[in-house]
Amino acid sequence: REFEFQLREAMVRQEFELHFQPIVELATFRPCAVEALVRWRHPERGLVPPDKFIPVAEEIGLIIPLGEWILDAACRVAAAWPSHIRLAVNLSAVQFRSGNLVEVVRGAIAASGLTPNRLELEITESVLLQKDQGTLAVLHELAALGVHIVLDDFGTGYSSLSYLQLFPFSKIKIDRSFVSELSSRSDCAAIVCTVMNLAKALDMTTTAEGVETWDQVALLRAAGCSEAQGWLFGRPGFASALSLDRALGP
Ligand code: G
Ligand code: G
Ligand code: MN
Ligand code: NA
Repeated sequence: REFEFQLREAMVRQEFELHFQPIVELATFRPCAVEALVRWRHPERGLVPPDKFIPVAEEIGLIIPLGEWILDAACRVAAAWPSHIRLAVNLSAVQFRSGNLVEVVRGAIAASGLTPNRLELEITESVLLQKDQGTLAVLHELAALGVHIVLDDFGTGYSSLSYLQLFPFSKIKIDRSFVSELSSRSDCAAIVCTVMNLAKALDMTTTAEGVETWDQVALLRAAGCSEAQGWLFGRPGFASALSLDRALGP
């Protein structure tokens, strides 16, 4: 396919770029982390979002070199941030089957000089669907490096509670589909509160995704959510546009 060819070429031509979105601590509204989000700067189509090309990159195996580049580039950028700011990087399930993910993460940390406990690796339930010993072993090896493992998009997909038992996650990110209707639907509020309580009981912190209003912030704080990410606090943008040294509160 033409698209696949262009995607392979994009890797050679270095057409991928990283955008960054701040995550704030809900107690203080101070930035505490930043998520790296990849985009493809296509010569004709403009900026292509990841949901348009990551699935194809996974299919053709390009996610392996691309994922390695993302980790490396993101860690280098983050090494220059204030040392209390963590970096969150998304991992694909395909990277877990590559055989050398632990080496790639170790290499990115070493090359950038980033302290391992400043790195959060976000995985989705699709990684854990491969409920084999290999995946679990890799997760434990990654945790042994000192990085944090975060369960992303929680509440979508299969959301088996056994995933929370399978591995000691540092943090749960609750999907923005629950956050977006937090103010208008009592069932979403109930789900969010339940997830927050569950996380607290399991000694995990929580990030709410897709936060767009102060109404949502008030409800999330009341529910005991630790951190928030969304357009209210900053859209994904260039690293140079991040303001990490002041509270982003009202
Ligand atoms: O940036 P945006 O919110 O459009 O990202 C959409 C989805 O693409 C997110 O759910 C995220 O998981 C995924 N994504 C973004 N950046 C990366 C990346 O660097 N690697 C992987 N594997 N997925 C990413
Ligand atoms: O799939 P994932 O959960 O990683 O989703 C990340 C995507 O959500 C990114 O494409 C990002 O641009 C988008 N996003 C980030 N913050 C917000 C927000 O506050 N509202 C909405 N609608 N989308 C957001
Ligand atoms: Mn994510
Ligand atoms: Na997410």
